[in-house]
Formats: sequence, C-alpha cells, structure tokens
Amino acid sequence: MKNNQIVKIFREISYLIQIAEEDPNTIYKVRAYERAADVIENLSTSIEEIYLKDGIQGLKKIPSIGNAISIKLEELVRSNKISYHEELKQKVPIKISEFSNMTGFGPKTMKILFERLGITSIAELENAASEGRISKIKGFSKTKEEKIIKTIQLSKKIKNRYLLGDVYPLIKKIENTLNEKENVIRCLVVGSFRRMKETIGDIDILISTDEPEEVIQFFVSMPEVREIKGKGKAKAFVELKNGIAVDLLVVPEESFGSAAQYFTGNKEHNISLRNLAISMDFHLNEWGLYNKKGRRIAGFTEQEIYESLQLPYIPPELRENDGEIKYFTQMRNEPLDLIEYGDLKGDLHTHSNITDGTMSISDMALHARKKFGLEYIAITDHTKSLGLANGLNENQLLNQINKIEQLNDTLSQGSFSDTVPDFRILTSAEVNILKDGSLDISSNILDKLDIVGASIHSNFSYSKDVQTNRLIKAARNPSVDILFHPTGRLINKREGYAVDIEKVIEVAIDTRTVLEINSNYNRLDLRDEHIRMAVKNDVKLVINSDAHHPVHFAYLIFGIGQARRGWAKKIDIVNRLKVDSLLKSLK
Ligand code: DGT
Ligand code: CA
Ligand code: CA
Ligand code: ZN
Repeated sequence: MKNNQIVKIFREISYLIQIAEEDPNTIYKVRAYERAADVIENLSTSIEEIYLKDGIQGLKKIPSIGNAISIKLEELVRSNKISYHEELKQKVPIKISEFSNMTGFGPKTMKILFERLGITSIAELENAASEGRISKIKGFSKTKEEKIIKTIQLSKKIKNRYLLGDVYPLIKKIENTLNEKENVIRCLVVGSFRRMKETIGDIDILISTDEPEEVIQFFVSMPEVREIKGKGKAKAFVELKNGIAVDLLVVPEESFGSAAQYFTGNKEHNISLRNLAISMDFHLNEWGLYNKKGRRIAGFTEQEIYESLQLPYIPPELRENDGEIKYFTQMRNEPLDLIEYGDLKGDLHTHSNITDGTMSISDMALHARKKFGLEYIAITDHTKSLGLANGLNENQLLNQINKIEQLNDTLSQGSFSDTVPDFRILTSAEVNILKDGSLDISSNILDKLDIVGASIHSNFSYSKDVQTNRLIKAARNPSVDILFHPTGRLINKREGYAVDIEKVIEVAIDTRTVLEINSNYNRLDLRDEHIRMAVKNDVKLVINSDAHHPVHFAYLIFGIGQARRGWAKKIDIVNRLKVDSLLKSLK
C-alpha cells in the first residue's frame, strides 16, 4: 500500500470518528489520526518499506506515530484494511472522499446533512439543494444553499481540468508531428495551453493547409487519438487516450494570424480587442481584421493584427483581459521587458540524494549544465527537523559545504569544460520554519552558506494569522534570503495554508527577501495575481525547479510561464543574473 493511500484512509477515519462518535474524548483520537496523516504525507520512505524492514518498532520511531497508530499501520500493511475503519463505514455510509475534496464541508456539516436528510453523496446533496430542502434545516439559509450549488458546480469544473505539466509533453509532441507533416503550412496549439494556464480544459489546435481533408484524416488517425467525436471539412473533435478533448481547426494560411489570435483567447480579451477594433471603425473576427469598406487589412500574423490596432504584440500569457489592453495602449513605446523562456542562468532550489533527492550533487550539476544550459545551481537539501526526508543537522550541513567546495574545485579544473565555462554549485539549504517561525538551524551555521531558503513543511492547518506570522518572522530573519513555497498549495488537490500574502509581501519589501515561484507544475505556489502584487512592489522573485531528479529541471518553463502570467519582467527575476551579481543582489 502506498503512503498516499494510507494518508487518505487516515483522513477518512478522522472524519468518520467526528461524525459517528459522540464521546467528547474522541477529539484526541481524531488529532492522532490527523497528525499521523500529515507526517506520512511528507515522508519520503514508504510505510510499507519501514514496516517490512524494522517492523512495528520502525513505525514507532516516526515522529507523531504512537503505539495505537503503529498497530493500525501494521494492520493496514498486512491486510490492506483497518477493521476499525470498516466498522465506522458501516455506521456512517457517507462517501467521505467526495466531500473532503470540496471546501466548506467539514464533518459537522456532513453529520447534520446525513442525520436530517440522509445525504451520503454529492449527487444527493446537489439534489437536495436544488429542491430547496437544505435551507429548511435549522442553521442553513437560502444563501448557504445557493453557495452549496455553486461549490458543487465549481468542483465539477475543476475535476475535468488537466494540469498543464501533465499534458505538456504530449501536446508538444502532437504539435511537432503536425508541423512536420508536408501538407501542413503552420500548426500551433492555441487556447489556454498557449496562455500557459495552470490547468487546461481542452486542447485547441490550429492548422493552415491547402489540403484540409487530408490533414484532418491524418490527425484523427494519430495513435494518440482514442475516439473521433466529430469530423467536418475544416474541423475535428476527438478524445485522446488520456481522456482529454481536442478541438482541431483548419484555416486558410491568410487567416492563420487572426485565427491564432481568436482561438488563443481568452474570450474576454477577444471581446475587448473586438471592441477596440469597432472604436477604430474596424471589424475583427477569426478570419481577419477588416476596414469600414470590408477590405481585409490584417490576418496573416498576430503581430499585424495588434499593430493595426495600434498595440504592440501582447504575449499570450498576458491575454486574460486583466488590464493588458489598457496598459499596452498607454505604454506603446515602452515595451514590458518580460522574462523570457531562455533567460534563466541558474536554479536556486534543488535536492540531492543526501536527503530526499535521487541523484548525487555532481550528477545534478552535470545535468543542469549539459542538458539545460544552466551556469549554477544551489543544493538546497532539507534540514534536521524534517527527519523523514533525512534532513541535515549542523554538522552534516558543514560537511556538505566542504564537499561542495571540493566539487567546485574539480569543476574548475576542467572536467566539465565544454558549454558553460564556469559552472558553480552554491551551498545552500531548504531550512525548515518551525511552529513559531524560528528556524531549525542556528544562524551562525546558516551564515556560512551562499544562500538560505526557508519553507514551511509542517503544521499546515494553523490559522491565517499564525501562518502569516511564521512566514513574516522567517523573512525578518537576516539569514534568510528566499522564502520557498510561499503558499504550500497543490493545484486541484490542496488549497495551501492560509496566508495573508499581502502582509508577507510588505515584509519582503522591507527586508529585501526574495519570494519563490516554484516551477513544479503541481505547485506553482504563487498565483499570477500574487506575482503581479510582488512585481508592483519591487519584491524580487526567483524561478526554481525544486528538482528532486535532473529531469525536473524541465519544470522551469512552467515557472517562467507563471512569472509571465504575473507580468514579471527580467529585472524582477534574480536567477536571470550571472552568479556573482546574483550573490551580490541578495540581502
Ligand atoms: P480551457 O479550454 O477551458 O482551458 O480554456 P480556453 O481558453 O482554451 O477556452 P476554449 O477551449 O473554450 O476556447 C478556446 C479559445 O477560443 C478561447 O480562449 C477564446 C476563443 N473563444 C471560444 N469561445 C468564444 C466566444 O464565444 N467568443 C470569443 N470571442 N472567443 C471565444
Ligand atoms: Ca481549450
Ligand atoms: Ca476548446
Ligand atoms: Zn524543496
């Protein structure tokens, strides 16, 4: 059994206890399961392995896992279930996992809905809400009932969205295959994918060709396609083997630019642009830009569309109708010097196999340099209070500094010498922020490191005030250069800890602390609006991969995409600097 399944079962048990058991002392039991779930979630070794290797004694050594919980874990590993869990499910037939993914449905609410209306599933809840039965329960208003309906609709929407990084390689492969096909003049994947949105509803592919029917036939016969849902003379609609839907559109070459503009969206950006065209006595649609007499004046390229509307080219990542048209109208001669995909020179958040990474420091460095063209990486292994990621203590950290210094010497002696002349491994750590905002490594040790990143890895459920103060205290710490993982969210899975990011930004301004744009596509901790807020306040940002394996350096493009969506300019991003300037720029 995998750790994440165990976590799921433990969380479910904690919910079920709260619904099924009346005894006020159960709160301790509930807490024990929740704490264990939190710890197991962050474990880098599997519970099964620990148990098979060291038995129940091994389990008891894990922090927050006591006697009672280790017995349950043993039962789970041996028989794949916990009889206590099965008993609880008998008593309370609620489908907990359906509810726990939605915000606003704690055990108290579930209990009332179950006892009063027998509701055990989201479908039953939706029914009851739409029939107005919820608002008849004491304590539930009409507004609350409407909110329930909205939440259900939202969660249905989320469910059908794919993480950008999960589909990115597949989409690029399809785009390349189509571009290489001889009858295809141009092929571009448009829609939310081109805008680098965090999640993608469906894939929109645009093609220009003189042989539409042949190209469409080729596309629907690709091995990635599972089912043809519809096919016309200039369109196809299919489902891929991984379940995602694709809209394929074929246009004549002269309309490729206007169609790319239209189908890249978003819809609201298009509407604003169309209104701008109208105000200039033009008419804009997917076939082109037309003047008053109906003559086509642009359409081959997107550039000429924007130029004819007296705008500079607006990058797709900014097309969210969030002030970009106004900004670019006013700033016509002062382009936004956005961070570009090839701009990063280093990565300040990477892990080695000394803690929970999977490759040696020198292998991480070699790949960073040879495959990704980076000039430096910081090795940010975890520190001691993250015992389960084998976090380093003070002595181990000092040893690591020595080891890296030696490695840097061998590197400069030429073993790496082709593409980038001076590669540098920076000494660093991902220091754990404790409950009270202090760090688990003393500052006299931290000050020996080139760079210090600090992050929260535990106690996610504290209140907004407490979490915000933890981050603020870490930012005020003179040893801390960067706040890693500033929100702790997991897209589509976990909201992240409650944090007042505005307050954190205020302190980052005063203390010159850098905030991290974590490029792992599951995380992207800072949302686009957070990045815009930071940029507006001159807070510096770093785009990091958080690589636990060299392939993860490929994630950096998602961080760059996110940075662009947040309007981050080159000067806002510290790791576009050469290593010496970077080190000088930090506090
Ligand atoms: P998604 O698929 O939910 O991640 O988001 P998009 O932005 O890819 O949306 P999608 O696939 O429905 O449509 C692709 C683009 O086509 C969209 O960004 C803008 C354009 N579009 C679609 N419907 C309309 C519309 O009714 N009016 C206008 N102006 N544009 C539209
Ligand atoms: Ca789409
Ligand atoms: Ca679509
Ligand atoms: Zn990390």
